[in-house]
Amino acid sequence: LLALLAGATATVALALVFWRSSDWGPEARAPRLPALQPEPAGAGAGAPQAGESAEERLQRLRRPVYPRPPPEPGALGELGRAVSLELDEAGKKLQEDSIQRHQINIYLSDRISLHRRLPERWHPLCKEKKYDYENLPKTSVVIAFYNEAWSTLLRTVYSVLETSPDILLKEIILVDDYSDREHLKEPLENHLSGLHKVRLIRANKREGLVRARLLGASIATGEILTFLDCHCECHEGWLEPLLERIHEEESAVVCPVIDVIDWNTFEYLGNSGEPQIGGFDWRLVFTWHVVPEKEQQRRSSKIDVIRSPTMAGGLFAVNKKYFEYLGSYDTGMEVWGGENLEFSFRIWQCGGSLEIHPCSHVGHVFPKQAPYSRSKALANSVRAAEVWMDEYKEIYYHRNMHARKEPYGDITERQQLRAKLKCKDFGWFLENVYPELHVPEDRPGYFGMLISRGMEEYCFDYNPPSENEITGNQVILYLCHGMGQNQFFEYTSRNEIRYNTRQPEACAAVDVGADHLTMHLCYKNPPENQKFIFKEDGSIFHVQSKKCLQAEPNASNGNPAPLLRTCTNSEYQRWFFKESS
Ligand code: UD2
Ligand code: MN
Repeated sequence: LLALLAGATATVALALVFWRSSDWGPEARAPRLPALQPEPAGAGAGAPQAGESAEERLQRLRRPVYPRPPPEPGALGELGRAVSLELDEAGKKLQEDSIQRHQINIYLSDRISLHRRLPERWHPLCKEKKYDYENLPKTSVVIAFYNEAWSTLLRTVYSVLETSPDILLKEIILVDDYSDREHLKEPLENHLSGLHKVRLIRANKREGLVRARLLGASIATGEILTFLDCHCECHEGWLEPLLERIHEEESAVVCPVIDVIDWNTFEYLGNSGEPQIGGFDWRLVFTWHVVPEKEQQRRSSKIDVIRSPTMAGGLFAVNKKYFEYLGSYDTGMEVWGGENLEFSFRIWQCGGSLEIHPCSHVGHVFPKQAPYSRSKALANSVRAAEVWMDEYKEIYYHRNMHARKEPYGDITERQQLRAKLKCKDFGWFLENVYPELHVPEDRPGYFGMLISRGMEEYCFDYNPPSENEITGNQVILYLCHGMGQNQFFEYTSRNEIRYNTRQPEACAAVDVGADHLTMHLCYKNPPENQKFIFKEDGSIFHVQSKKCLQAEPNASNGNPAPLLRTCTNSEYQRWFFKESS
């Protein structure tokens, strides 16, 4: 860990540390605070009782750091139920203000118990699992926060304390990433100092989540590091599966299933069905997708770990020594974004494995929208691409105009790390870890904006129905914006017009009897209605209908669109690709 420490403390200064626990040795910069409250009654694994039955023993070993207090009568949001408050105008205003400020309905969160129970949302077999508590490695839970609201932050802390077996939890380390809100200053210190096993440290400048987490890791005493976001709620039994798996396989980095907590109702939306795994698209945006057939076959049980090409980023457990061996994090990454894909690539390419354990569930509040600026994400992603993606980084650059020009700082140290660890190349990763991801060909002259000679300011444009749905809408022509995204297409050697910035990819198709283009999912072997021949003369010939694509100025609700017409020599039937720049 010392290498990690050196890296982290060189860039990060420690402003304040306090904790309260009997078994930690003195630490140079950390004043020990007096105990403010007695030990929680009934907490801890305790000593074995004479004549204890196997069941009693298990109950004892499972005992959390703190027992959960029973709910008040009529408590809101119990068992993860959705809440909608009946409010007068003044109340509504306060609620709206809290959403404005946090992008989470904190007005509601403040009215839900910090100790609320969650519904049972894991696979029924998970409940049957028995753990060898005394031999599992212990963990430090590291939670970095920046300007988080009181109730979401504290609910995270209590949730960890009230679900984690005392015998497995070394400590919770909260890292304040230079927040500027009053409630996170003295009031937070006062509150936490009464809690067993909770430590708070503060960065003395804004470090961003990567260095903030490393700062926490640098003082962690547990054998395992478990990272959480600061607006989580842990499901019963969330910790044991993570620790057990790492105990069994030291180079496994293990994520819980991330259940959604609704930002507006605080409903806990987990389910016991098959979790999804992580991927990415060629803009380097993280995506979720179903477990591929091959991985299903590899697993012998529904509650076996699931290999995942990437992680969402916030929630995972890793052996501390292995984390250090792998090069912890890229400390050149600022604020937010990119570190999750970077770490995922690195884990796989350097010999580890990234897995999701179906028995470990943790809820996470996904905010309405980003609550703080995330403009550094681009440079972070570029660092990841430059260090890990080899020639495949070009596919990314083609789909993100700004990426190629983004200054990304010095990556020498990360490249040296890659060489030192003799990590595999990105082609290996794509072929072996993420074969489901289609790799664009990007042949020169056949990708980018697709433009007709007759209307050169207009580009092929496709707006998918929603974030999660890609198929069904019509392809139109829209003023070229040069930003890629909805105006990025690729013509492939298999005669498809692919919309392949996002995952899953879509292919232009002509429905029976129609004269316009609709986006459908692509196939391994393109069907006839998805085949187009892009000819030397610039015409695009649709094989099935034997017609040509023509730019029609008034085709779709006043928008121009490409439509199928009898082939002619018209400029409106001559097309060319242009790379955005
Ligand atoms: C997701 C991850 C998040 C992180 C991010 C990519 C999940 C559930 N969440 O976005 O952990 O990997 O993708 O970077 O997988 N924070 C700081 N300092 C900062 C910014 C953030 O300490 O400058 C803290 C923040 O308070 C939170 C954590 O880092 O505890 C992650 O930030 P987020 O919750 O805003 O990210 P999220 O969930 O949108
Ligand atoms: Mn988060």
